[in-house]
Amino acid sequence: MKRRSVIAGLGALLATGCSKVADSSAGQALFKASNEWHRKAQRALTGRKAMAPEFSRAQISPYFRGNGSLTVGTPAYAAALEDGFADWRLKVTGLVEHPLSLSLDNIHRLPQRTQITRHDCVEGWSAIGEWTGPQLSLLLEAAKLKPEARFIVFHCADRLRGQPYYESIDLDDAFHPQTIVAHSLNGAPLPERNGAPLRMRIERQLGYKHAKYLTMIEAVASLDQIGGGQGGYWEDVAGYQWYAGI
Ligand SMILES: Nc1nc2c(c(=O)[nH]1)N[C@H]1C(S)=C(S)[C@@H](COP(=O)(O)O)O[C@H]1N2
Ligand SMILES: [Mo]
Repeated sequence: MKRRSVIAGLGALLATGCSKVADSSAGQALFKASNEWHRKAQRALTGRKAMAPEFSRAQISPYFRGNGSLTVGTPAYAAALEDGFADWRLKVTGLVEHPLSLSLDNIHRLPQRTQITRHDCVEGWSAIGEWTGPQLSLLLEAAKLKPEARFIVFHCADRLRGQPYYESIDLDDAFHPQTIVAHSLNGAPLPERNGAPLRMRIERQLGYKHAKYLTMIEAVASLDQIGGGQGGYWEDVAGYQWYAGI
């Protein structure tokens, strides 16, 4: 990855930051013009743009358990963990104008979001944690999606029972403000069990959507050719719902 393309990407990121503000104030004007306050309130509570609840520091779970893969489990991963993931790269690829390959340092230099949210696993447990990282929207704006892009696929370094773990979401969730590429949990670098060095937080979705050990973010037009074609590991192997909105 050439340094120049990272910089070009980040330049694009700043440029699109402005248009986003413009969009949202235009949106807000329309919103205010509407007299249908019931509908508005309802939408704010349940729409795809609604925010997941956020919690206070006092509510953080004392221990955030790991689930599924608790490590990538390869010698290369053990070595990477040992040296602070200096050579780890997160690629942003597929249907984008400017493919990116970001180091952890690049990720840390982006504007950051910190959020204290509750993780809900379908296996029947929850935990509250404080997550930090750049919004996925920043990376996607830097890479600039092609118009055909409809889904974002998250590729992971681990395999679970021999199959690569992966997940995917639509653009509503991809551009949701609480969808972040997290590098920290409770103010410290992600523990190995929780997906070091990078994992997704997609706060309007159930736990299995939050891909850990993230290596590549791919924009695609269709999920048919990815993995088993159902859009995620658990969707392929156990028929879990692809849309796991909460
Ligand atoms: N790469 C990868 N991501 C994954 C999994 C996994 O096994 N591998 N398990 C998923 C499931 S089912 C849950 S509940 C959460 C668990 O996150 P945690 O280990 O931080 O508790 O990660 C999700 N993301
Ligand atoms: Mo889960």
